[in-house]
Amino acid sequence: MTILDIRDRIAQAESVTVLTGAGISADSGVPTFRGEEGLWKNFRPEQLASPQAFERDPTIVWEWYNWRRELLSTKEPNAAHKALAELENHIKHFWLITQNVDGLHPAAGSTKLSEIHGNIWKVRCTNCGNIQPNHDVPIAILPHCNDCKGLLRPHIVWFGESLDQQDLDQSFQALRSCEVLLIVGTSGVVYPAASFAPIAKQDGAFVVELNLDPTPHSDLVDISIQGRAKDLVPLLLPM
Ligand code: BJW
Ligand code: ZN
Repeated sequence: MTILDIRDRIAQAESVTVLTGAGISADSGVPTFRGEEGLWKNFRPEQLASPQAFERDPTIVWEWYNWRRELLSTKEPNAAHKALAELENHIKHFWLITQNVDGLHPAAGSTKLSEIHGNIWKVRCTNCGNIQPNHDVPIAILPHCNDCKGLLRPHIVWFGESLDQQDLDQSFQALRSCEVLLIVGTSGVVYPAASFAPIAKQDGAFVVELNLDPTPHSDLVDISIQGRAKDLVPLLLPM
């Protein structure tokens, strides 16, 4: 089966769900997490991306997020983000689940999506829970809530934290009901997203993986194609 056969399969489907990870934004110059050039090569996840780290030293955590916000402010959606934004117009029941917090999917025009790990361009009050968009680069350290003066944190799901229940419900519904699940650029090791491919497969979806390298899911999916997201995803748009 070739990528063009997959395109035909998608064109005929009434329901398509897509799961993306850092690999789709790698083609926009955004660093991934794992691998040779990944963020976790230089930073220990538990020292920066955990509620304990923020409690211990919110300034260091905010400095890391400021560095990433600065980097991301120079990046733009690539051909893969744009193709997925276009694809949602062609499929009756379409849902995009992204683990990415970079905001490049909405920037490309995607509207039917769950950002299950949050969004780096939003802040949340640790006191009143209020969520606000915030595009300051850099953000003033330490930022405080306009309403209650509580400390603001990035609106991101850190290790050990639960995902938003509405995002989870929406995602599971989309995974259980789709004819095709397309997985793009994720290493497939972080839960609960790591369980999405087996769930969709069990419920009868045709599962396609597009990734630069093989992943723990490559043997489970119906077809795994190796290559860059920006080259492969646009080929899936209906003619
Ligand atoms: C290309 C490419 C190109 C490159 N084209 N491809 C069950 C079992 C075991 C552990 C757990 C479990 N349930 C929960 C856990 C704990 C934990 C977890 O999963 N840990 C694992 C590491 C084992 N999960 C959680 O804590 C989650 N919470 C939760 O489940 O709550 C309930 C609960 C809690 C505790 C115990 C039990 C239950 C929350 C997870 C939140 C993850 N957050 C992060 C960081 C946010 C910080 C930030 O960004 O500011 O989100 S982790 C990091 O990994 C980030 C990503 O979204 C996520 C996934 O990474 P992704 O996208 O796959 O990137 P990479 O870098 O790993 O892979 C890139 C891929 O692209 C590679 O495959 C490349 O080949 C490919 N690629 N260039 C195509 N051009
Ligand atoms: Zn507040």
